[in-house]
Amino acid sequence: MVQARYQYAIDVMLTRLRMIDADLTKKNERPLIRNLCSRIKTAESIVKKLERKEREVTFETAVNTLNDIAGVRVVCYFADDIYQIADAVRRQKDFTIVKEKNYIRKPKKSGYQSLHLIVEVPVTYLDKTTAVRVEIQIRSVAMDYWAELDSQMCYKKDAGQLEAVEKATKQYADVIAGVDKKMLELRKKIQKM
Ligand code: 0O2
Repeated sequence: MVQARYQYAIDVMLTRLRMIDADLTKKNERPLIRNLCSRIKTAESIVKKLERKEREVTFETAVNTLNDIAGVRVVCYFADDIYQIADAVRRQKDFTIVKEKNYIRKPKKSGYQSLHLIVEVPVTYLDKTTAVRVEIQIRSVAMDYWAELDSQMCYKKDAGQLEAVEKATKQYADVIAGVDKKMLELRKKIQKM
């Protein structure tokens, strides 16, 4: 039953993001979103996260304290697309933005870059409406490329053994961010031609 609630919330969010994408594609005369994906955090991953955060491992603690049991990822083409999409999400009248984390302006120590929005979306049943939290991670295709490889190689692994690898992935994050910026500059130049 609880799992169904998170799935409904994801469905609401995905539908809204597809509508936002259609409008932004028309407005910008080019597509902004490359792909959308979603997941419900597994029980194993919930337990690990609660332990990592030194919280009580109970159903209530998970539901009340974890913001990303339902997660949606938006991968867009260019770094500035991220802010157009985030603005459109903020403007949805029935959504409540609970928290924002801008790991693009201030990347994580690992080099991770993404814009995270924690949003409460309404899930409407026959007789009641419940607000359910969904974490949206919005990032460019370049940021996503890095994050996907990082999560295979480093993220959540024992840092001690991985110091050299972590140093290298942080350097590559900077290189990728540089290329991302150059591609954006190039697009803007082409748009002016
Ligand atoms: P998974 O497997 O993706 O579900 P909170 O205090 O609750 O607001 P939270 O969730 O503790 O915040 O941390 P944060 O930093 O806002 O976001 C965590 C999520 O961002 C992670 O979820 C990852 O998906 C992603 N992430 C954060 N740092 C990194 C990183 O260095 N590398 C990669 N590849 N991804 C990162 P989970 O639950 O940790 O994991």
